[in-house]
Amino acid sequence: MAKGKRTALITGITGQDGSYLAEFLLARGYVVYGVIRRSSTFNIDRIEHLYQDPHARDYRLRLVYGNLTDASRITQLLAEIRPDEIYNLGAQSHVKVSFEQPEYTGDVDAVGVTRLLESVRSLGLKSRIYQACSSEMFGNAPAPQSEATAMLPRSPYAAAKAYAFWMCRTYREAYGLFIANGILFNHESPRRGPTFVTRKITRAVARIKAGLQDKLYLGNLDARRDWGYAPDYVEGMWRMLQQRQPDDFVLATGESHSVREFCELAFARVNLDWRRYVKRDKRYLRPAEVDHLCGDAAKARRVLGWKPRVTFTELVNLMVDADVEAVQAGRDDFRSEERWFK
Ligand code: NAP
Ligand code: G4F
Repeated sequence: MAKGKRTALITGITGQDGSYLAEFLLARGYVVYGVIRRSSTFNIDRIEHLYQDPHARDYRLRLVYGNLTDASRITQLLAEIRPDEIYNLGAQSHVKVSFEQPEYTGDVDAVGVTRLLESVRSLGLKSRIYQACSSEMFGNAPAPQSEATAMLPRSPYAAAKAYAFWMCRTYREAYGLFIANGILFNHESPRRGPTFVTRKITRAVARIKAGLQDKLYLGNLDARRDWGYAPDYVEGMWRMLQQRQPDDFVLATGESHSVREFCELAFARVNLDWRRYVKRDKRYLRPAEVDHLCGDAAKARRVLGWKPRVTFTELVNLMVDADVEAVQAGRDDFRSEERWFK
């Protein structure tokens, strides 16, 4: 462990949020331990640009193998690293996939959190913990949703996140652990996984504009989401762990838009009319849908001094621009998940 420097451990560092959070913490002088899963392909595209030579004097980004399904490894890592802050972002994070893999989603997203909490408790660590909860937990509770809104999960993913939320509350109250539940509404970026709807749309826009694709197949165009920009949200996670007392916070923009509106703006960015290209396909419908998420982040604004900086239109434009640039530069990687699973 490095002396004098704050130490953070991130599960899910290879994901969208983990990569931005690692950047954020490294810029603030933290030593960052990133937990990665062993796989036959080395899956670190989102953090490759942060690589540091292990022999360098200021070597502060350290990757370690681990998995939220593996309690003994989690305990071993925490015993060795004894981090000041733990950001638990690791998850099977796709709602539709959670209907196909409900048991696995529960193992990672729900019981995985219990494994982490039990390790911290049994080792007697003072680490501050951020738990990545989700607006999906609110299900169809009427918008706007805040920390006071009832949870009505409508997917195995949402149910698992709600279990995690309550376990974190339980460990906070029963054992006095410093645990903050972040109830984050959808946040996106050019690093968003390609099968989430925003990135699926912006990648298709870029490819259609370049003549590489002719149609985009989507499910429910009427669903409304509160879409923000991921780098704004990782700062909110950090702020939650800098408070005197642990608490639960909603992070959101307070504005919601439909999938249809996202399409309209994204295609308009490259002067195309979305109606010519977007087709409906039932395979992208979910067994149960969450119709309208729109967050009330007044508490985060008041207590954390947090507010989102990027507007909806700016978000759509920056995502389209990034995908257009990637296609033009030949960096459009269409052998990905999206091609096989769409
Ligand atoms: P993401 O891009 O899907 O990243 C998920 C991360 O979790 C990846 O690094 C993944 O590793 C890792 N992971 C998956 N299974 C794991 C396991 N068994 N053990 C350890 N790590 C595992 O998700 P994200 O968008 O960055 O979201 C981060 C967290 O916030 C997730 O918990 C998500 O559920 C939650 N959340 C996200 C949003 C949003 O709008 N983005 C909103 C609310 C809550 P691999 O790279 O190896 O797959
Ligand atoms: O982009 P999505 O898959 O995100 P969803 O389900 O809202 O979940 C994301 O946000 C949650 C926070 O609320 C996170 F907790 C979760 O980890 C994840 O990051 O779908 C958004 C909406 C849905 O209503 C979906 O039915 O878009 C609709 N949609 C319409 N056509 C589609 C598609 N979604 C996907 N993924 N693919 C489609 O073709």
